[in-house]
Amino acid sequence: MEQWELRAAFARSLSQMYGREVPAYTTLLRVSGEVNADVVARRGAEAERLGSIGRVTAERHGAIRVGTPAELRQVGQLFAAFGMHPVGFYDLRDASSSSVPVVSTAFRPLAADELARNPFRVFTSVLVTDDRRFFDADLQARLETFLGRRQLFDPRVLELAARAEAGGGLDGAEAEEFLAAATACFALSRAPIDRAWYDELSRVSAVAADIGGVTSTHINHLTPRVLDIDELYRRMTGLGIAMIDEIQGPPAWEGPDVLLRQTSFRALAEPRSFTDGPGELRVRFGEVEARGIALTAAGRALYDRMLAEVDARRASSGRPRAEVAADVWREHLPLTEEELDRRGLGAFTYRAVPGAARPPGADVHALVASGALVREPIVYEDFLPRSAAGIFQSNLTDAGTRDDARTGAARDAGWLSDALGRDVVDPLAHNRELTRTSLRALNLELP
Ligand code: OOG
Ligand code: NI
Repeated sequence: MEQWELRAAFARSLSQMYGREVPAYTTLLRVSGEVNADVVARRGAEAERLGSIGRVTAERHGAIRVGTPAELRQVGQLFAAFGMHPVGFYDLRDASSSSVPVVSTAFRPLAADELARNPFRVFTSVLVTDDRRFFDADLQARLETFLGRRQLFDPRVLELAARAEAGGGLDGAEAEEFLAAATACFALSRAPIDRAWYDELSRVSAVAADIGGVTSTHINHLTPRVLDIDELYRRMTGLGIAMIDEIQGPPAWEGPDVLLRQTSFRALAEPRSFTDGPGELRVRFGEVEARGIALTAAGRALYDRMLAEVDARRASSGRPRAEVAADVWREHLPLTEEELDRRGLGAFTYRAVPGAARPPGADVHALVASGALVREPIVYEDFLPRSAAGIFQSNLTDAGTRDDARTGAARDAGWLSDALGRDVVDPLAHNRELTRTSLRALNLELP
């Protein structure tokens, strides 16, 4: 099996396991499938502009959380087997008002053909145990000792992963063994949890307890992609499923869909065993997302300014976020893909139309307008720190405690690359290169 086949099989296998563990996920998949079929029936080919229905139907992202740089490095090795590379650095400590002491990256395929085959990605967070805003020196020491003793991935899984990475895949029996073992690494453990330890960490942060209060890791959620998230939200609510209050990210509006919109249903109580008897925990939830066009660095800076503008207007007016955001979007973002491109805000590639005449000297926009080139949007394949923080927080029953008078521990993409022993890719630079490469093939420059 080639890496992409392993990746597709891994995504399917995790999805089957998660569906058995969390039945509400199966409902979410069913409703997502219905919404997607309706959108394709209504909008036809236009609905597949940001990914074929085959890709979108199979598309999932997972979320996992680990405790130490050493564990993160092993995760990096495991995902490398599936052709999934670390992309982006997200600091959830600063993006959250509650206590979320983690930094994150996402492992995903990079090349367009790999994404088209199967875009499976996993949002991966690692605890920042030396951040004094959350952990004092004594708790840090005990937490690191606890984490240092556990083993999330057995050496055999990592050995098979290294072989799959080096050889571009695995043969029959080993592929099966690897897929089963890799999936099992993320199953919810039945090992009894030390209640006093879990509760002590919970007082600081529910996320810290979910990571460092247990001896294994697990899938926190698996997220299908929908083509109409507003409709999905209405249908899930109609089925009596308690969704979080809003859809995170850009608002619903009449212009182009950009970046990422996400929403989730509340974490469900799951039976877990504790050293002093049975109990339950609410940490895992269901999430769903809609993906739009990627933005350039300039577009992304505008997005961040628009978010700040929405916050400011809400503070003074108290109007619902979705309404205020739609106003702000109409004031700042163009209504068409063409304008998004002309203003340098959206990320696109271009290809020649076979047989079409190419007026000499025309720039890329003129060539698209003349019909000589086709402009194709680059799909946003990544995450948004503010939305991720919102997803984390909306599912915490308790905000935990943090002391913002203290100085946080420094973390950045360089730190993450060192911990992983692999370069963390900058998604903006990566997309710019995709645009450049497509232009170069046409003998054109970035305008
Ligand atoms: C990850 C939360 C972030 C997303 O889609 O933005 C996330 C977590 O809860 O571990 O999954
Ligand atoms: Ni997620």
